[in-house]
Amino acid sequence: MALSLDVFGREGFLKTAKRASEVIKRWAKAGNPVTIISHVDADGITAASIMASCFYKLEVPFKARIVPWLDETVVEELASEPEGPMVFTDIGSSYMEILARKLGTREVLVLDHHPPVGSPPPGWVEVNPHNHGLDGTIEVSGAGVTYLVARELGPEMKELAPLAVIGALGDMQDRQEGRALKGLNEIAVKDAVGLGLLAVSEDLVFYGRETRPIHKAMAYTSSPYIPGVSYQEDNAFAVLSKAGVKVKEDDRWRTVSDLSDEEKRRLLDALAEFLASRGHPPELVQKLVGAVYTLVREEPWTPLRDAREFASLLNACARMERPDLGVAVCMGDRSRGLEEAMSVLEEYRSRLAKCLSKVQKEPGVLEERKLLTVVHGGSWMGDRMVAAVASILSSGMVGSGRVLVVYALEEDGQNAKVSVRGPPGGPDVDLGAIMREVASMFSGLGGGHDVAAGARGHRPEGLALYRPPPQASGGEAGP
Ligand SMILES: [Mn+2]
Repeated sequence: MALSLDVFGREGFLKTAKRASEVIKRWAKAGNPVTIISHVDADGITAASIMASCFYKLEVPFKARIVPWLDETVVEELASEPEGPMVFTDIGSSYMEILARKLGTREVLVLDHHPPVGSPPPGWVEVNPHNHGLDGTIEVSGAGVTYLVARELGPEMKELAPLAVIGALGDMQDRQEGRALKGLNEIAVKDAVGLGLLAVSEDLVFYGRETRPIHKAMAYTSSPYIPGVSYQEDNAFAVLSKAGVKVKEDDRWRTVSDLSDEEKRRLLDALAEFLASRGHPPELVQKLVGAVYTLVREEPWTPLRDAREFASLLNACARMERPDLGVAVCMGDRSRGLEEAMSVLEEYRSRLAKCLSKVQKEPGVLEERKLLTVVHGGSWMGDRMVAAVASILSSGMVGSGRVLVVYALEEDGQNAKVSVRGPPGGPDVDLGAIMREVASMFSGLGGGHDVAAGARGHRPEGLALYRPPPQASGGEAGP
């Protein structure tokens, strides 16, 4: 490929997005069914839903597959499907070699933000911020890339902008100061605000800040995870009373948005104190202030009103292997699909709460090393919860400087799944590259971003299911 200056930066990216949209227009004219392949997380679900909504509006038949990764088996399955165009969203760039080898003769679009490995075969269009010198971990998510392609298809696609906002928040692209989406993500934010679908305000980022009693809003919040408060209403209540914040006004529950600035300050102070008393970094409270994204057309009291909470609902669907429900909700199902998704969320929350309490309470499960924090998840955690536990624990690990490693065994006991997270300010390493390399040593596949990555592969010979803590003298006696 001849490199020229115009491929760099936003303009270059948007040019490529336009090229991809032209391919889609061509497909729409031909009318052949298109297969969408997307990644199983909130960002991947929103990306697939944006693409699916486009095809729906263009009256192009489509089907969607949501996959956790692409390996020989998955790609061979795709290759065995009837000839037809394929679009990969939020996945694909890291698997270019295998995709080119198995699907090279097809018409393919790859709309992704993961660091590319290899380049696409001639005729394919890959839209990826990394190819234009833009950082795919904060500039734009998979849903955002897909939205920026969709937007070129016509102005009616702009109503899909809220999905791009939800996807970016699901991928935690709001890590910067002020918890605001920046870069290319801002295009979707502006479009959604312009259409009156989204309101952005500055506040405490607790879920349901306009609709829930404050202690509930605190306990429901999982991005960031607040150790001891997320999932624990009683502790949230205790923090509020310590802060001297009234939870009721007459008979009505007050909400976060009812609090005065003074009350908010007292609440954060009390929360910082609470965290410190339990050995957690009090700086975490800084992540609780910032941009709040409210989907103003959604019903209050549902998990869809707050865009971060919407993303959590989708993540739960993904982790519980019901991404189909997530797609249904993203595409507008507010009856059966939403009801089912909400019961999946309930079950997910209770499983996660059990895993987290085991990590925090059972000796030996969490091991602090010099540069690493290791969570020995064994088989009780199950491979589904690994990434969830990793994301949640890492969001509470501000300033530790350690890389978090969480692993568990798959149900068959033969494969292990590993998730790693680099906390901000941690060692400057590319975790995606490390996981790719390590997984290949165990006939597995790995990859991801430099700050969040994962792998699965055969369980190494001799890897203990559960490692007892080293015997320390003076430790607690017990069974
Ligand atoms: Mn993503």
